[in-house]
Formats: sequence, structure tokens, C-alpha cells
Amino acid sequence: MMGARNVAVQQILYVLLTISCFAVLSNAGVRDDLEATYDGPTTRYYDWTVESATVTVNCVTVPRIVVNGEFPGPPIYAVEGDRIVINVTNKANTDVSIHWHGVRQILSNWHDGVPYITECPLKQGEYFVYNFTVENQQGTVFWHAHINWLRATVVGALIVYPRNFTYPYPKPDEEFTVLLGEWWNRDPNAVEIAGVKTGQGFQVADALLINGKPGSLYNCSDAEGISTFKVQSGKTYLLRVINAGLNTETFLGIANHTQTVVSADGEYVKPKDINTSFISPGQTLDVLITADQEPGTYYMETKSYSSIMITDTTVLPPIAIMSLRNDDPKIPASAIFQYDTSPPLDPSHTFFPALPEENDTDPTFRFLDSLRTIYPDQVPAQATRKQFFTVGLAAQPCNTSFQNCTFATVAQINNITWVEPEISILKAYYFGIEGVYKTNFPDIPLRFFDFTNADSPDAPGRVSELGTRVSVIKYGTVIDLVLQGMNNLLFQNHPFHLHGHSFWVLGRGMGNFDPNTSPSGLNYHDPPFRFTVDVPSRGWVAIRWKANNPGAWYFHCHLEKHTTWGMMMAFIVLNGDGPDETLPPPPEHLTPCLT
Ligand SMILES: *[C@@H]1O[C@H](CO)[C@@H](O)[C@H](O)[C@H]1NC(C)=O
Ligand SMILES: *[C@@H]1O[C@H](CO)[C@@H](O)[C@H](O)[C@H]1NC(C)=O
Ligand SMILES: *[C@@H]1O[C@H](CO)[C@@H](O)[C@H](O)[C@H]1NC(C)=O
Ligand SMILES: *[C@@H]1O[C@H](CO)[C@@H](O)[C@H](O)[C@H]1NC(C)=O
Ligand SMILES: *[C@@H]1O[C@H](CO)[C@@H](O)[C@H](O)[C@H]1NC(C)=O
Ligand SMILES: *[C@@H]1O[C@H](CO)[C@@H](O)[C@H](O)[C@H]1NC(C)=O
Ligand SMILES: *[C@@H]1O[C@H](CO)[C@@H](O)[C@H](O)[C@H]1NC(C)=O
Ligand SMILES: *[C@@H]1O[C@H](CO)[C@@H](O)[C@H](O)[C@H]1NC(C)=O
Ligand SMILES: *[C@@H]1O[C@H](CO)[C@@H](O)[C@H](O)[C@H]1NC(C)=O
Ligand SMILES: *[C@@H]1O[C@H](CO)[C@@H](O)[C@H](O)[C@H]1NC(C)=O
Ligand SMILES: [Cu+2]
Repeated sequence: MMGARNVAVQQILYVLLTISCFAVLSNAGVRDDLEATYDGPTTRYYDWTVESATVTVNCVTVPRIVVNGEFPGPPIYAVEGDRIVINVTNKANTDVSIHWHGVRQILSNWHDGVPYITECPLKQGEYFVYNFTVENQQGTVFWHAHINWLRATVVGALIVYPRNFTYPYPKPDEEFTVLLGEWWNRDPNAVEIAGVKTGQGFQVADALLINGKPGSLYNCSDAEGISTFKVQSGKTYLLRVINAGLNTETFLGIANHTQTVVSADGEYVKPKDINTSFISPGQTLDVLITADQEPGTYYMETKSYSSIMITDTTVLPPIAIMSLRNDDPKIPASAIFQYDTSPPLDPSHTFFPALPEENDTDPTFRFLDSLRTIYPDQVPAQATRKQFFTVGLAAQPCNTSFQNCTFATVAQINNITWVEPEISILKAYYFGIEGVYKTNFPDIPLRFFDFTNADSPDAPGRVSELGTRVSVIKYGTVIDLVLQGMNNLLFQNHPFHLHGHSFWVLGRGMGNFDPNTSPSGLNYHDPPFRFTVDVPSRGWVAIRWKANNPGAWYFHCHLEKHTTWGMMMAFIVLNGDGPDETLPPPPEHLTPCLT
């Protein structure tokens, strides 16, 4: 089926690509230059302007907010221990902030770039100097706007090389960044606003992207080219895969080439061979592939995984059900691995990956459960605090001054739907400004019931409570946190992301977490250490983390539509003892926190 669909496309492309040039996307030169010139930790300075520029994607040429005129945005390459200083000036006519996703921000919470959590967004004409180190980490992370839906175009890679440029696997010959994204032909912020207005859901992206291009299945590759990775027989390549998409979890396959996953969320894992990997928004994977097939053109494709299960069709208007059923882009994004000794897209030597069905959950579990850290026995032995968060959707009465509905879909954690404060949580905490947030975010739900059964007789109503509540954590606390998927209108995976810390993913399961039996199945020996974890649709996941970085840290679902709906909260990690455990004062130039 896949073959038939592609025959025509590949024939057209064969003609076009033999006469057009390839975009070459290797980072190898960068890596080798850095290594050759490395002379100990340094400070890397960047001047960035956020502005409107014309971009052409998916056959439309439109103005979009980008960094320095580039889409995808400029990559940052650094070495573990470096300091990175980026002076971001906002020249766009919309508020912006930039988050360094996966950067630990040790003692630099002021630079985490989250509007109303650690800063106020930059208004047009304002600047902010982000200044942080990449200490204690190496691997693939990224940066993105953390406001409205600007991440769609304000986004780029951030790659941290190990100090000695050696890896716990044979050094790859070259490496490529594979930045996955989502594209709307419309202004993404307008998509968000329109969705909030209806109260029922958001327009699905018009295209999935690989390095800013949808690829040949979208009919636009003639105009825009297709992301092409040129490879040589026998060489090994490191793919730094980043899911920077907004709302779509994806399968990733490369025809006839085994992927060896060696790192997840910037932390090494035991090499894992797989045909199809799985990556959610907010996650990264480092993957080795070896050009060991007969010379030819091999497609890489990313395809939506849809975890959605609608359990109760009686309470939602038909329009919402329709939009929820078609919740993901249906056409895979593609790129090609082109052997240099083979003519591009020679039909007899062009191959496509076989990817799972969109609703096939087994491969997602198999993949996620197979990841193991290479550093065993690092998990702190005892949790000193236990938390249990239900995560799911909910409803709120519409505000008819801007919404056209009676009840709007929102999202909740422990039944609380986050309400954005007017100044940042961090500023309010640091300066003792009262009335901005409450400290009573509940460690456990108000009541326990059968969270995964829509028809549970004791299931309470669907309406959540609005609030700006934080969970205050003593420095050094080891927290066991169970995230329990909750059925309220529907089930869906939620990729949860924690700022300023990574956590051990101890295990997951279907149904309700059972405190008597579930812990016995958890892996305390060599679980992966990640910063974004999928809460499975209709199930739970258990994580453990150590709160050893003072400040206000955002914790949220990394599906942008769910962030819009309030599926977020914040932890305030208190200072410990001495300067190494104390949040330094804010930088001199803070953006004024007045909306
Ligand atoms: C950052 O850029 C602004 C211009 O937008 C400039 O006024 C400011 O001096 C710069 N700050 C630093 C530290 O480079
Ligand atoms: C960045 O932070 C370091 C450490 O606090 C400081 O020494 C340096 O002056 C800062 N740089 C800028 C440009 O603000
Ligand atoms: C490189 O550094 C890592 C730790 O950062 C160490 O485990 C490894 O042995 C070092 N390799 C070499 C060749 O020095
Ligand atoms: C690509 O073009 C073909 C033929 O015009 C059309 O049938 C198909 O729907 C188009 N695909 C997309 C994604 O627009
Ligand atoms: C690649 O895999 C496909 C099936 O996925 C198979 O039909 C094809 O023969 C393979 N090609 C090579 C060169 O092994
Ligand atoms: C990949 O798929 C091929 C063909 O189905 C199979 O033979 C091979 O064992 C698979 N490899 C892995 C690592 O699962
Ligand atoms: C996936 O969807 C198809 C068609 O809608 C259905 O036939 C199939 O049973 C579903 N598979 C799973 C695993 O739910
Ligand atoms: C409804 O929205 C308007 C405009 O944003 C706001 O002023 C008003 O306070 C809101 N009403 C309620 C009940 O939240
Ligand atoms: C409000 O929604 C209804 C149906 O849900 C639609 O018919 C109507 O046109 C909408 N009104 C506005 C002002 O958008
Ligand atoms: C959530 O909060 C609302 C409003 O306070 C309440 O009516 C509802 O019962 C609560 N639901 C749950 C599951 O606790
Ligand atoms: Cu979510």
C-alpha cells in the first residue's frame, strides 16, 4: 500500500532531484572543528533577534516569527562545562520567551525562559540576556519559544558534546540533526486562539516536518526540496532526533536500516536495536545507523501515533468528537538517506520504511520499556515524599465574552486547571510578593476512584477547579511521583516534562496504579534518566527525582494543546545550605513583570 502510493511521487522526484541540488545537513564539520580547537570550558556568545520573516513551507509562503530570519532556528553547539550567553531581542509584534529545553540550569532558574514561571515574556523592543552553563550534561537537547504556539517556528537544536569527545559507543563518522516539527499554513498563535474560542479543540497541523520540510508525500518537495542526508557505504551516522512538534507523538523509521538508540533525553542508554523508534514532543533520541545496505535511496519517515480513546460520546458536541477523532496529521513527513554512489531516487533502488498503524500502542510500550541507563544503581534508595497526580482533561464553563460555547474542554492535574499569574512565580517567591500563587498543590487527589473507567459509579463530575497552586519541596527531597492517566471525556498519552531536573522512569502499567502491587514491578536498578515521560493513555507511569536545584520549576504536558488547556503546575524547590544550594539573585536586567 505504501509502495503504490509512492510510485508516482518517486518518479516525479527522480526527475526533479536529479536536476536540483541537495540540502546537505551534516554537523560533522562542526563537531570536528570543536574537537580540534577545544581548549577547556569557554563562554559562547550569541545575539538573537526574534522577528517576522518570510518562510516557505508546505507550499505556502507566509510571514512567521523566527530567530535571526532562520527556520528552523540557529543551532547551538557547545561542550560540557561551557557557559552560553544569548542576548535575545524581541522585534516581533508578539510576546516571546525562549526556553532551553533539557538544560539543567543548575542555580540559574532565572534563565529557564518560562513566561509567568521564571520571567515575564519579552514585549516588542525588549531584550533578555540568557546566561547559563551546560554543566553535568552531554547530549542532544533543544531550545524553543515557550509562549502561545510560537514553538512551531521559534525552535532549534542545542547540542552538548562531551569534554573529551568520546562516547560510550564507537565514535560515529558523522552526525545529522533531525528536528521533527509541525506546521500550520495559518499563524499558529491564531490556531490557538481559534481553538480556545470554540472551547472544543484545535485545528490539526497541516504538515509534519523533518528539518523544516514535509518531504515528498506532501507534494511540495519539488518547490522546497526534501531533507537529504548524504551517506557513504560502511560509515556510521549519529542522528540527533528532536521532537519539537507541538501536539503529535511520532513513530520514526528508516527503510532497511536498523536504528541503534544510544541516548534518550540527553542521557546515555544501553544500545538498543530497533526498526521503529517512538518519540514524543519534548523528547530527544540519539540514534546510530550504519550505511550497510546496497547503495540506493532510503526514506526516513515520521508518522503520527494516536493514543486517543473517546470513552463518552454523549457529553461532547459532535464537532468536538469529529475533531478529536482526527487529532493528528495523517501524512508522514519524509527525508531521504542517499548513498553517494547511487543516483537519487532510482526507482529500482528506492525503499520506504514499514511503520506501525497509527493506533498501534504495542510498539510504543515495547520501545519505551526497553530503554535502560548505562549507569546502573544511581537511583536514590528511598523516596522521602510521595506524590500521586491524576492527569487528564476536564471541563469549565465558557467565558462568553470570548468563547462561543457552554462548556469548554480544559485539562487538569489533581483536578486543578492552571491559571496563569500576572507576574512570574519565581519573582513572587524570591521577593515575597503575596497573592500570586498558593502553596497548596495537593500531593494526592481529593479522592480516589476508578480513574480509568468512564462509567465508574463514584466518578465525580467533569468540572475541574481553577487555580495557581504550587508544590513546595525541601531541598534534597527524593520524590516518588505516580502520574495516573484519568478518563474524563477521553484518554490520551501525556508527555510530561520537568524543568531543571531529570528523573528516573521506574516503570509504567495499564489501568490504575496499585500501591500494594505496582511497586514490585518497578526497575530501581537501571531505569532511564529522562526529562520527558509519556503517561500512557489509560495507564500510569512512576518516576523518582531528586529536588536538588533551587527555584521555580515548571512541570507540564508537552502537548501544546494541553498546555493551553492548563495541564501544568510548578514545583518550588527551596534553598538548601550554603551557596551551592542557594538560588543566586536575579540578573540585573529583568523584564518588568507587568502584563
Ligand atoms: C543586548 O541587546 C540589547 C539590544 O537589543 C542591548 O541594548 C544590550 O546592551 C545587549 N546586552 C548585552 C549584555 O549584550
Ligand atoms: C553570566 O553569568 C556569569 C556568572 O554569574 C557572570 O560572571 C557573567 O558576567 C554573566 N555574563 C553576562 C553577559 O551577563
Ligand atoms: C571521557 O570522559 C568520561 C567522563 O566524562 C570518562 O568516563 C571517559 O573515560 C573519558 N574518556 C577518555 C578517553 O578520556
Ligand atoms: C498530492 O497531489 C495528489 C495529486 O494531485 C493529490 O491526490 C494528493 O491529495 C496530494 N496530497 C497532498 C498531501 O496534498
Ligand atoms: C527493504 O525492505 C523492504 C521491506 O520493508 C523489502 O521489500 C526490500 O527488499 C528491502 N530492500 C533491501 C535492499 O533489502
Ligand atoms: C527489523 O525488521 C526486519 C524485517 O521485518 C527483521 O528481520 C529484523 O529482525 C528487525 N530488527 C529489529 C532490531 O527488530
Ligand atoms: C486501529 O484502528 C483500526 C481502524 O480504525 C481498527 O480496525 C483496529 O482495531 C485498531 N487497532 C487497535 C490496536 O486499536
Ligand atoms: C471573561 O473574560 C473577560 C475578558 O478576558 C474578563 O475580563 C472577565 O473577567 C472574564 N469573566 C470571567 C467570569 O472569568
Ligand atoms: C458559535 O458556534 C456555533 C456552533 O457551535 C456556530 O454555529 C456559530 O456560528 C458560532 N458563532 C460564532 C460567533 O462564532
Ligand atoms: C474537582 O473540583 C471541582 C470544583 O471544586 C469539584 O466539583 C469536583 O468534584 C472535583 N473533582 C474531583 C475529581 O476531585
Ligand atoms: Cu497532554
